[in-house]
Amino acid sequence: MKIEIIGFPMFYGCDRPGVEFGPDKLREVGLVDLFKKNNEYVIDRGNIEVDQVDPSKKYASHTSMKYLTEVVSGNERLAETVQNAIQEGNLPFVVGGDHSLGLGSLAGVKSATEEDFAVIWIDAHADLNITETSPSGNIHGMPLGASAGLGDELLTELYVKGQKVKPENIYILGLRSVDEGEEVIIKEHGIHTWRMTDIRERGMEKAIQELLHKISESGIQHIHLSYDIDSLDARHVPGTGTPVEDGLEFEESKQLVSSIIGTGLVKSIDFVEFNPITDRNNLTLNSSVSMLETFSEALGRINS
Ligand code: B3U
Ligand code: MN
Ligand code: MN
Repeated sequence: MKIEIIGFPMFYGCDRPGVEFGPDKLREVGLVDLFKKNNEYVIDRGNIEVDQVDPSKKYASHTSMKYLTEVVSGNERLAETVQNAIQEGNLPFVVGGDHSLGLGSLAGVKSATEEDFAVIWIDAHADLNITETSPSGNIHGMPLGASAGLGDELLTELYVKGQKVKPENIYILGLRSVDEGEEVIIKEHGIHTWRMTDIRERGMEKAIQELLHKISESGIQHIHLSYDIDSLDARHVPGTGTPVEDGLEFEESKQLVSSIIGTGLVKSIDFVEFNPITDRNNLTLNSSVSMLETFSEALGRINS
């Protein structure tokens, strides 16, 4: 399987400049070679075009979703690129940018995949907000909800009409900052979660066993893995929009990612929220590279 690296240089979904430099900063330190070390076929598709707008116009297209027009247009382009990659039998590896790119990724997966697929979301946050529950108006807090068909049509109808993923096929791990409205959505729609409290109580090994068991029971053959680096403990990732304490340690995160990829069912991946501008002493850069090495090695093992 060829790995297609796709950059999505956008900060409009988190409303905090800096993450748009993530893909190029990671290329600068050898992103492509890092994948080539363990995988025979790697191509860099470059960056998706993002329409530019002045921050004073962030509410120009909607009163409670910032930069709506630009987030949607960029994600439509991303969806098409992801769809094409999957249809060619390749694995799209989308590098952000903020997590609003989940909208485009999942729309692309949905268009390319006839059968139901699962989404594994590794994140400190649930990203399930709709306009009524969002405390910030930042669209990076909404992509999973919208992809499940919840909330405003302006997001749920992106690229392909309607729900992209069924709520029962959504699995979130690493949670520790969930808004009230998101808690209601998790309960109402039966979304599977492993919070940090669960992981601390029962251990990562057990969480992985439970996760893989549920996926295997579902019969799903395509997993989309969406990795937000803020799932790592705050001290490892000062350069991300919202670092949250009591998060994953490297060993846990690596074990989780390796096991998920080890199923051989992961056909598309996001890697998001690295902000080189707010980083301190390259800590987040090094954390990102260290995690990317794990992705590369795990993909190499199933690819060979
Ligand atoms: N849940 C909050 C905060 C947040 C979501 N994603 C990140 N932060 N990185 C919101 O604004 O929706
Ligand atoms: Mn996120
Ligand atoms: Mn997050």
